[in-house]
Amino acid sequence: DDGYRLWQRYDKVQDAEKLKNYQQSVSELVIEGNSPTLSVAQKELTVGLTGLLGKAVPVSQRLTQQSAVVAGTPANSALIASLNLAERLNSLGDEGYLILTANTNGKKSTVIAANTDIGVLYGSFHFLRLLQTQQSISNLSIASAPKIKHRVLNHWDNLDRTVERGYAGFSLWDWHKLPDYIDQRYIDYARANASIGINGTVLTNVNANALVLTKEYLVKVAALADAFRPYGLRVYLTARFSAPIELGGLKTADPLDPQVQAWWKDKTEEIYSYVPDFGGFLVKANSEGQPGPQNYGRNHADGANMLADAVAPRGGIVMWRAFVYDDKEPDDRAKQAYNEFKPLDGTFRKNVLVQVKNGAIDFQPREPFHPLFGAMPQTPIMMEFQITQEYLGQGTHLAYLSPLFKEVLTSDTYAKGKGSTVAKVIDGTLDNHTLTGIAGVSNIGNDRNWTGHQFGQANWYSFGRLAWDHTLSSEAIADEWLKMTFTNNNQFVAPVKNMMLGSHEALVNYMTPLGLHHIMGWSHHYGPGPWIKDKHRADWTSVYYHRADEEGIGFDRTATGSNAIAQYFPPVQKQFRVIKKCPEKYLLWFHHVKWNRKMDSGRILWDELCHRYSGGVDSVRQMQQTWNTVQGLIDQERFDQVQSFLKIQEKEAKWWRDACLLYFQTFSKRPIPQDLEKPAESLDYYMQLDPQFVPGI
Ligand code: BDP
Repeated sequence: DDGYRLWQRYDKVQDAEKLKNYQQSVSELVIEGNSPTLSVAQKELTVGLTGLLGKAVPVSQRLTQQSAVVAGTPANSALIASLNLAERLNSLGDEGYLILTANTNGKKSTVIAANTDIGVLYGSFHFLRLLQTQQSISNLSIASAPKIKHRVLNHWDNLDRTVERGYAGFSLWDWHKLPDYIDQRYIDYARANASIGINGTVLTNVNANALVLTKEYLVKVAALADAFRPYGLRVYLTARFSAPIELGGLKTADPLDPQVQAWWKDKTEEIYSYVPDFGGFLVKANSEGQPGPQNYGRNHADGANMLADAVAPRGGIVMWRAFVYDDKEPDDRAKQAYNEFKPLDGTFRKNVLVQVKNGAIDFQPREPFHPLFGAMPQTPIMMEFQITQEYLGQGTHLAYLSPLFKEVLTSDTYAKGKGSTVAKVIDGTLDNHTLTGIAGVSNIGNDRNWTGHQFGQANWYSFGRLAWDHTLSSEAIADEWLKMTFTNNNQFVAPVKNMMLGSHEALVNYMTPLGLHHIMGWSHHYGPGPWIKDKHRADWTSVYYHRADEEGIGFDRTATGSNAIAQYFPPVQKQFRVIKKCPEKYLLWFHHVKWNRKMDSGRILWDELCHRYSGGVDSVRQMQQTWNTVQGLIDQERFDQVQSFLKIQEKEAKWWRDACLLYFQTFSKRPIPQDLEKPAESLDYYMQLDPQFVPGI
């Protein structure tokens, strides 16, 4: 088994009693009405139920027997309309659904009802999930609706099919064969997304190429959009800000220039002529060399608003990224996005979302939440998580990211007093926004199993589930993902779930414990590189972030340092401001701390650092042991792959531990505690492993 089917495996239910019960509860499938979305719902239910029940489930236009599954909308289905669900459906909006055990025309049946066809499809996937995870389907009364409107994957895919920070092969989009050849993978991709409620996909890299906006590419984009449409998946593109110059032959891309504005309006109309439900643009501007409005003395709102005006007549949106930094902010890169964006609050058009990474630096293994959350009440702020593991071991480390996502979402910004969580900022409830969004930088490529690591699938899955309902727990998500992806056997599920739940913390410990950050290898961001220094940009070096010296280690972001802490609301500042109170997981993010400072464990900082690094390695060994115990409970192919990858992870966890401790030891000048494993090699050895590092340069 190669993992291609993701969590959408519809193998016959193993538990004999449950199987019998399901078989008795599902006699036929009744779907009235006709639409591309309803027919994919019908197909999914037919294939799914046939597989799970191990018997053919007849499809009928009319209700003929007890125990039918009846799916539809009141508008399209007389049966659904007869149930008088209007009141219950009212609050569920365009995408929500009900799954009920009901009496339909005198017959007991299972009803999947929604206001729209896409709601019916989402409900169908939910119903299948109940069987896949072997839950009761006897007395159902489920109502579900997404808490966030735009739930979007960001593909950092280039037109030559390389994927920026992608570790699962090349891009799924085979531009060369499009528009004429529709790979089955596009359909399976859309199915997988629909099954977890993802409703948007940005096809192209934020480091954008204007070519995708040419007619030649737009017809290809249209073919993808057509394939995705029945699954409720809308297509978006990244807009290269200088496109009017590159494609239009204009002299400027100044957003206030009428010719530039007209160019974007025409271009947008052209896009809509190919893709009538085009979602809009995602833009990275004036960041890492990308052009933007500041090139013309304008600000981010000027740029965003120009594009927003172009897509507004067609209901499109602009997702304008706040990931901006340059060397103008001499004392702390972490402060720049807030400084540039906060003053613009209230100046963006209504169809603009500002898309903010979860933390202020860049998708590090752990970051405190970004201070922009809660700081721009008049602007819809959209979350950007990274699902691809750029800084988290890339394609081979097992790190279940739901706990990271949840840690950020449940953080309290105190923007409007206690309880003003990041989740409430992005789901719009804190500041009354109806335009809401969440993005995940995709980890999907053309590897057979989609995500490279089998467990990378869990991160795609959990992103989607949390985008739909951020109140779900990491444990519940892991539980259902494991059951659907591998087996319901609790001998497998229980230990592996535990392993998943601890995996992110393990990684933080062997890479960047206690609030350390940005100490990875130059440019590739893979292994350790705490020694990186003296590059042309200080804020791209590691020494800029860890600031280790003979006295201690850590970035002072309090008033005695960069004072980045002042960007948070006062109660948050209070939590972080004094070393004594600052949670240890963020300690070195906010403070420069003496090597001999006593920590919560009673150890001094240096010893604690050694213990954290070693503990990270120990946890990976524990993960290996756990995995070894489940051999035979799942197929050999996936078992073997995960086992091999865990070996790589252990090797690399040691590499991180040894390289970082030996390097930091040159400052602390203290021994690694006796009871801990000693580094295998010398510091020189590890530094020479880093191909980009030339000592002294
Ligand atoms: C960084 C990546 C870089 C991206 C950038 C971004 O290293 O490749 O282009 O983020 O988000 O994490 O724009």
